[in-house]
Amino acid sequence: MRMEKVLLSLGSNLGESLDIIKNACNDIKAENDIQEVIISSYYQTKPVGYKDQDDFINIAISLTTTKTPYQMLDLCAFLEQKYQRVRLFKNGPRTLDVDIIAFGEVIMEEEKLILPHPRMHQRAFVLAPLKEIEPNFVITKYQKSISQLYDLLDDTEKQGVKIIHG
Ligand code: PH2
Ligand code: MG
Ligand code: MG
Repeated sequence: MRMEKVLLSLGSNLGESLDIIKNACNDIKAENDIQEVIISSYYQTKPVGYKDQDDFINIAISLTTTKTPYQMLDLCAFLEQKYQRVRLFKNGPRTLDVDIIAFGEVIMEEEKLILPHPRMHQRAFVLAPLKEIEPNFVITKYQKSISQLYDLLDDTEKQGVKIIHG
């Protein structure tokens, strides 16, 4: 079976965010068909989109897997359920959000899954943690590495993202 490298972004700004993210990382590492898990530092990030909510904790994960994109999406949904995702409204506070940022070189636009993630290239809370662990990973759709995409962000976007240690 084909092994693909997958990049994930995790975020939380409701409940015990650090614990929730740590536990979700352990769940991901425990999956039989997931290997080579690399986890970024923890970042405290200003909310993007709807602003009137607490800062987020965001991290990035890199892994290799024989799962398909939809099997990976099922795992993300399972983890969000497990940590009792509460999402009051779109872009609002949530206990856990797990997004697939890239799945190898796959480019797809289906109702339930768009790859690479449609807003990944605009977001410092996605690119700063990813740059730490996968600076040279090329996003085929943009023909640019994570590091190049990060460098293209506005300074204001970058300033909302601070590394912390959890
Ligand atoms: N997720 C969103 C919307 N806004 N802002 C930050 N800082 N971090 C997030 O994870 C985030 C967000 C939608 O998923
Ligand atoms: Mg999201
Ligand atoms: Mg999501």
